[in-house]
Amino acid sequence: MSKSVLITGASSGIGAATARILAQNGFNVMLAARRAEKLESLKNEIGDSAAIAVCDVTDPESVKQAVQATVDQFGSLDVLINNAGLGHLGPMAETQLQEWHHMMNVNVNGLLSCIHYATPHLLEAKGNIINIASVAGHDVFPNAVVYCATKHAVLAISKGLRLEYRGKIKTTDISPGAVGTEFLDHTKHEATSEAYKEGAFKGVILNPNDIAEAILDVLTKPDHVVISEVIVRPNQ
Ligand code: NJP
Repeated sequence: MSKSVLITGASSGIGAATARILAQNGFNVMLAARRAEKLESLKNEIGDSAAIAVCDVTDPESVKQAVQATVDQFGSLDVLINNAGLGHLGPMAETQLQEWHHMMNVNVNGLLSCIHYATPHLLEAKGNIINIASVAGHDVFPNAVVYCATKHAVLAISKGLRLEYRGKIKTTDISPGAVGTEFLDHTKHEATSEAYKEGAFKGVILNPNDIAEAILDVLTKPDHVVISEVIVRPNQ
């Protein structure tokens, strides 16, 4: 039977690319995000192996419904991909408290809600959790301090999951470097946005498919193998 995957943040970027590649490789995919029209169009492109759950990860009830919708639609939940996330980049002195809280709410609290509601199903399936972290979880960069804090938290949560669910749920962090997506659209601080494009986006930049392929690789390992951490960087 095909495995079923709940992908948060599936309306664009890494999440959408992952949905396409997993569906092409025999997985059923539940596409979760807030922008219904984008999810609809991706579902139409993928076909019967996709379904949609309009979901705001900051609302636990909405996450609970997305998890249940996956089980109702496909009969199981085998894989949770915690991909929904964003960065409001800029110096601490020039970014807003509301933006810091928003990043924490989506990148950390949203991920925790997904883990909370998905875990009983993942235990039953002996499934996988894939957390999309970042190179910003492995280091701290100026003008991205709170974003880095959220991704450090993601890595800590993953480490804890590996300890507590060892042999029961496989947990993997995927930490990308710069990827060409809508990620920078949330950054209002122009100097930071420009510097990011100049620096990170100048030479080689990753394509969302590069991350999706790393995810497929993790999910197609034999039962006795778990890939716990992956860092994917542009080769520059
Ligand atoms: O960015 P983007 P990426 N509830 O903006 C969704 C990490 N990362 O693909 O709700 C539910 O195209 C949003 O959907 P919508 C990054 O931190 C990236 O690059 O419809 N979903 C959209 O589908 C993040 O964890 C880079 O607006 C919510 C998706 O999140 C992951 O990669 C580098 C939501 C974001 O797609 C995917 O981001 C790196 C909510 N409340 C790590 N809020 C990079 N691109 O350079 C947002 O190290 N979403």
